[in-house]
Amino acid sequence: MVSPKIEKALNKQIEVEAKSSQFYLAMASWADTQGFHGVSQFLYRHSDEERQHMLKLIHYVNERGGKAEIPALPKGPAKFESIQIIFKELFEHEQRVTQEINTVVDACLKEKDYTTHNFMQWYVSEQIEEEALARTILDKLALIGNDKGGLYLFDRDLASLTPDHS
Ligand code: OFO
Repeated sequence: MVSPKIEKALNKQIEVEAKSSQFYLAMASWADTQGFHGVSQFLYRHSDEERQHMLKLIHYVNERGGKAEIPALPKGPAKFESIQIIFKELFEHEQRVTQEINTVVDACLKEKDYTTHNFMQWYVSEQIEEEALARTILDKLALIGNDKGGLYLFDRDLASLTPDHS
């Protein structure tokens, strides 16, 4: 059974994952309309993955005797300045998500809920991978700079790059 405090913390995390999915979906759709099909495929997959993270939490809360809350979501941004800005925002977003996960882990320790603490370790590992991947992509973009040919190849590479480690 999850305590009310842990139930609240997990429900907040459900919202965080849902917002991540929504945010990346907006990025994917924008990239799609700009001709960056590889980038958009990558981001659509990333958005799906965040939805899976949300679902995993929903199932866990309900299985542990709590009640998962399905959050309302804000409208996604209609446009982004550039591919570089997208990945900068994605990286910053993931860093904030890591902080949120640490807050949940911290609450588990305070409540002595070692079962949920154990469950959350999957998210802790996932964040390490996601931050590392975003950092690698940003490094690549920094190397490419304004080179159009480089950006073309980058877009092609991203079509086969998968964010899914689950
Ligand atoms: Fe759910 O891992 Fe990114 O945000």
